[in-house]
Amino acid sequence: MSADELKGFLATAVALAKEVGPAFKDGFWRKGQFANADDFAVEGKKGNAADCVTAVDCHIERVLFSRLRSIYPHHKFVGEETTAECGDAAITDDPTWIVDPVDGTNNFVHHHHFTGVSIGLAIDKQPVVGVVYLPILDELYTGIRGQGSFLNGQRLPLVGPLTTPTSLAQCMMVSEHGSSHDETMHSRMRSLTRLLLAKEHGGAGLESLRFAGAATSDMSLIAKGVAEVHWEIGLHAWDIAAASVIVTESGGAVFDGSGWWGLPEGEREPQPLNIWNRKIVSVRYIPDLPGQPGSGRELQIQLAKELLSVVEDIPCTPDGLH
Ligand code: LIP
Repeated sequence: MSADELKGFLATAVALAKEVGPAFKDGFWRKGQFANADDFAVEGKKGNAADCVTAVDCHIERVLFSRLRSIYPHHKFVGEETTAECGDAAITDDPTWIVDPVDGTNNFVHHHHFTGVSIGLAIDKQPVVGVVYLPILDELYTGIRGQGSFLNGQRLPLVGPLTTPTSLAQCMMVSEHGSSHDETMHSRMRSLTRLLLAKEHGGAGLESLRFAGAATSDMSLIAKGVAEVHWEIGLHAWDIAAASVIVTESGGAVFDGSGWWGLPEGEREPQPLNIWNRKIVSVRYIPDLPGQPGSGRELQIQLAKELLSVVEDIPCTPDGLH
């Protein structure tokens, strides 16, 4: 795929994200076409109130897919709501649009501003184009593999000059507890506790922890350079496909998030992210500064290792294998 073809895909995704912006805002403020509470109607998927869907999610996904299908009839499509309804995601090497119409639906229903539209394109199963649009914050993040990432046209990362964190003790981390409030919550909470506990109490001594409520918002903080590390288990390809391009193109790094806690000691390396595997670690851009103990890339790997060595691996079925 040429650089110009990828630019064309990005232009389409940006135009579509902007097109659905007004419906997103109407839904968020319950006005216009979503003024009527009955039209809005929140449902918990499979009876789980924390994993909810609204009329806005379904409307936006329908609009995005019908436009994309008419422009790219030979491409494949994976969307949060369609997949939840049909029960499976078609994962092939073909160009595949991966869409979350409202990422952070729980935030959305509570009028919490960290919520947005996520449109990613994967080719050969690798994300190459990403658009994350947070309409309430008026933030449009874009990225193309090999061509950089931007927030409202300004190159990422935004925050600078960035410091060099050499351990989790200097990191703000973003994470989510996820919407499956099942028995795996014990493992998630034990992992977070272990991360936060001071070193003298046997923990990793993480400096601070934040929950934005949506993977796209978490990852936009990493791409901006606001937060240093991000870890989540149990999310889906539509939560991270677009944002992973935006993070890596900001100079950040993404890895598989399977934890190593409790496994036999040994030399381990963070593995590349597989967006369908539902486990992620992201680390923000770290500059190469004179006198620091390693290159920016080496320090990103070091932080990912430190994190993975104290979190547990929580089993979840990869996307496409339901
Ligand atoms: C959400 C993700 C979040 C995760 C939630 C849910 P949704 O997406 O952004 O990271 O913790 O369980 O998957 O369902 O709001 O689009």
